[in-house]
Amino acid sequence: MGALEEYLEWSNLPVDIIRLIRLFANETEMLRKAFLKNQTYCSGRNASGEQQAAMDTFADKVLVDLFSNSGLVRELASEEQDSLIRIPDSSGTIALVMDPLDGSSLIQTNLAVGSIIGLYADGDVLQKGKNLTAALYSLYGPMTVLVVSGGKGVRSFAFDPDVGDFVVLCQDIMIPEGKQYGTGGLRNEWTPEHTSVIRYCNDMGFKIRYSGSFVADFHQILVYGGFYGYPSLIGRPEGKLRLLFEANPLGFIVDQAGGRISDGRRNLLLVTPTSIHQKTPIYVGSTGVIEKIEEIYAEKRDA
Ligand code: AFP
Repeated sequence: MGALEEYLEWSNLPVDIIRLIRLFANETEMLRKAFLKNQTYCSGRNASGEQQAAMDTFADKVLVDLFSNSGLVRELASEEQDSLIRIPDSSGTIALVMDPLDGSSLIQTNLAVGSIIGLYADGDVLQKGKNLTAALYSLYGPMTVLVVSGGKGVRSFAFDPDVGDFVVLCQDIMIPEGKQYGTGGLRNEWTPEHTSVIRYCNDMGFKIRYSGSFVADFHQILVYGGFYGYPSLIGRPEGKLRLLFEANPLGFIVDQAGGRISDGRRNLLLVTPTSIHQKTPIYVGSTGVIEKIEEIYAEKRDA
């Protein structure tokens, strides 16, 4: 039995969630190969007004078809779809949220990008991140990496082309207290709170690491510690990242790895979404540094 199968068996996850994780894992090598023929950007824009890459629409079509034809998913929300997809004749109860391809502006530069998926065993997609049953992401870098949490820690796998299956990369990821950070947003749009956060990082000797692919930057923080931030900006208080598709699944994973996700004031996993494309400011990373960021925000508010 392969390492991913062993993990899924050990996880105690509901059988339909296991089936969906398996279905997605089986698609990753095909998605990876598709980058070669999908290097262009389209004239179309997604629901957040961002330019779509050919690979965005390709990955979206593949995964929407895969999940909606699985017979396991009742409701599906994708970052690349304007509206919620309901599958009333499905025999399953799962609500699935996904960013089929995160970091698409990096496709032409061959930097790492990936797919993010969150799975709720039942109910709808507008649930708190803490209610997720499982979350996972793939990362297409020098290796195809799969990071999975079913609520019992976090395990990472790498695809071994010689074996044709995933092997364990890290058995039980715990995020360390590191000193790396990456921040989105133009400097002249930073709020006083965010400016103070960055000043703190500079004073403490943090190193900058930011690629423009949330899933890749997140993975780096998960391994080395520190934080990734896309904050509230002047003129854009909601920031840029999406609560359902990006913040919640990766927030669930970091929480399982002993880290935290916050908007600077509160734990994002406790926020009930009101719309599928809702955006939120994000700070995600090591517990100590996220607590410090919340402290800085509270000091500024009380000043
Ligand atoms: P998509 O590729 O899914 O549209 O996501 C891109 C993204 O939301 C996130 O992955 C990046 O961290 C962020 O945007 C980069 O934004 P900037 O280009 O403003 O730095």
